[in-house]
Amino acid sequence: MKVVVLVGGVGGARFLVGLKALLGGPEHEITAVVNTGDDVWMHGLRICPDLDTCMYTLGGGIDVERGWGRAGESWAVKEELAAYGADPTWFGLGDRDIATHLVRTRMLRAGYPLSAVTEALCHRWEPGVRLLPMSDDRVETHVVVADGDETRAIHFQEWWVKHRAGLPAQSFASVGAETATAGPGVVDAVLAADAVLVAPSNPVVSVGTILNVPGVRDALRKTEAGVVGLSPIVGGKPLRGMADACLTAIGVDTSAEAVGRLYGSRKTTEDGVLDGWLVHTGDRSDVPGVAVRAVPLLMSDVDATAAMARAALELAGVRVG
Ligand code: FO1
Repeated sequence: MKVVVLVGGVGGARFLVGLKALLGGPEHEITAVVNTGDDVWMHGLRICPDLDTCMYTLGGGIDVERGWGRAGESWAVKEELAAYGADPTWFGLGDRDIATHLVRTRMLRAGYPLSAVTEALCHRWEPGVRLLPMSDDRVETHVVVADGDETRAIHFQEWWVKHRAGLPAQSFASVGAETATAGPGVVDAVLAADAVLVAPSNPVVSVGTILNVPGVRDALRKTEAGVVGLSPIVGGKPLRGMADACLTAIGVDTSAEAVGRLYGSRKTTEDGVLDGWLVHTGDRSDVPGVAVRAVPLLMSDVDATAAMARAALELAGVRVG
C-alpha cells in the first residue's frame, strides 16, 4: 500500500510514528510531504524545523519532551553566540542539532537541492518514511503584524518563538510560493497513492502552506486515492502548539468543524481537498460533501496513534491487514 501524508512538525511527526507502527513492513510505502515554510537562515545556517522534527522523531533522535531538536542536547554554541551578542539570541540551536544544519548548509551551498540533502541526512537516521520537502524552492511563511499604527511582516519563527504567537497576526504570506514548484516526487506520490492523509498538523502554517505550493492542491483534487484529514483541534483547542492564533488571524474558528470546512470537500467545492474528516470523539462536525467520523484523536501513545491512522485509512477506503 502507498500512503502519502501531508505533515508539519511535532503533530505530524508523531502521527507518522503511529502510521509506521501500523503499516511497518516492506510491502507498504509511506511518503511524507513536509512543510518547509518554517525554514529559516540563522547564523548562516539553513534550519528546516519540520523536516528535522520528522527525521529525528522517526529516527529515534528527538528530544521527546520538547518535541524539537536532539535528545541529550548541550548548548555551548548557543551560550557562546549569546556572549558575542550575536542575534538572534531568542532562537536556540543545540550543539548536536547544529551538526545537521552544518551538513545541510554545506550541501545546499555546493548546489544540491533540499530534497537531495534531506535524503542524504536520512541515510543516518533511517526514518522508515520517505521525507519529501514540499518544494526545493525557498518558500517562507511570513506574518503580517500590527506595530503601532503600522503593519510589518516578520518571519514565522520570529512570530512563533520570539513573540510566542502573542503579536496579533493580520495575515500570513507564503513568500516565494507563486513561483515555486512542488518538490521532486511530491505530485507523483500523491497521484500514485492508495490513500492520502492530512496529518493533525497546524492547518494554516503547516498544511495550508503545503497546499499553497503550486500543483499540490491540484494533485490532491485529482488523485484517485481517498483523501482524509485528521483534526488537530480537539474540544475547541489545538492538540499542541498555537494553531488557535493562526486560525483567528485568518478568521476561522478554533473548532474541528471550521477546520474541516477550511479544507473543504473535493466533491462539492471548487478547491476543497477532502473526502473524509476524522474528528475527536464528542466533537460534532458537519462538513458538507465530506464523510465525518469521530474516533479518539489524542496521540497519547504509539498504539493510540496507530488506531487513529487505521481509522483514517479505513475512511479513505483502504483496509489494513
Ligand atoms: N522552538 C522554540 O520554541 N524555541 C526555539 O529556540 C526553537 C529552536 C529550534 C531550533 C531548531 C528546530 O528545528 C526547531 C526549533 N524550534 C524552537 C521549534 C520551531 O520553531 C517550531 O516549533 C516549528 O517551526 C513549528 O513547527
